[in-house]
Amino acid sequence: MERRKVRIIGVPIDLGADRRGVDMGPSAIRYAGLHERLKKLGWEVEDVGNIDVPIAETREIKDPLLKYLPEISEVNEKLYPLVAQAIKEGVIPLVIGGDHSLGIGSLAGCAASGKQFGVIWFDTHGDYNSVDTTSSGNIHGMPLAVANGIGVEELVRIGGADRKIKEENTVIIGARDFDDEERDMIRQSKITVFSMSDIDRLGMEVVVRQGLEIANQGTDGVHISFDLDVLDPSEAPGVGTPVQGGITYREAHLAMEMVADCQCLLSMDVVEVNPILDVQNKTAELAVGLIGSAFGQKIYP
Ligand code: NNH
Ligand code: MN
Ligand code: MN
Ligand code: MN
Repeated sequence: MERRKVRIIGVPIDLGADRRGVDMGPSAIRYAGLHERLKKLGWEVEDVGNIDVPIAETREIKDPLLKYLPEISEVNEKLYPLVAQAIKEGVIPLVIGGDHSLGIGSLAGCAASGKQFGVIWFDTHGDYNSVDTTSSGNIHGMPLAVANGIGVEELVRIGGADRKIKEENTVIIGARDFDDEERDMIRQSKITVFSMSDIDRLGMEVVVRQGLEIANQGTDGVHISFDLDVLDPSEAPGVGTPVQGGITYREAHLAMEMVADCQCLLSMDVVEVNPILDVQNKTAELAVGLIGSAFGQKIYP
């Protein structure tokens, strides 16, 4: 049997968020043993290193409602062809961040691969803001909207076609902090949201089963975008925007184990690990563990 291949792409970007430090996420995740973990699971691992990302201090914020727009566009213009190329080769791109603004390039890459993608967005936040709804001006709060064709042209046009994914095949899991107008926009869309309260009521198993069904309906497979802040801050202290009441360690692992079981994973992002705010690399180690589960690690095989 041919060995399955994963290609690691580091995106050390912190221009999309206010709290600095996520630019060190890729190092922390590699340092926490990412390669060894994947190799042990039988994957052929290739690491293309990090994309060049401008340093915040060398640039100026030109538009406070779209902070570092030219720089973030530039980074995502570099990212999307790498993601597309991997998928075309039958290799799984694993994009490690970095803040969630890299989701713009990832999803553009998924679309440019020619395959049809469902998306599961594990996040406290909806990341569905635009320049008209954002109160922070941080582009990491916008990638899911951009992928749905909502946002400024510089971002929406990255990778070609306007709309990168189908709302009908898009699922947010773990949500507990939407901005008001952002929530209205999501309500008007066909995106499915499983909030923390849905997880409490239904249980993670049912939520992920339904989420995977929605994401796989009529698509070639799924892209998982995993924002570590979906976990409770007691499990993942090293994130820039912690919010109480997140998913547990086991809920997160169960979700990733179910992703592995469905054999539908085509592409994955792991974002928002902030080593400056972390406690002895706990959040980066958690990220590596969750990647392990998504790539087939079992407690009792
Ligand atoms: N919704 C807020 C904003 O747009 C917070 C976004 N922060 C995130 N997103 N970490 O995942 O600024
Ligand atoms: Mn996010
Ligand atoms: Mn988030
Ligand atoms: Mn918020």
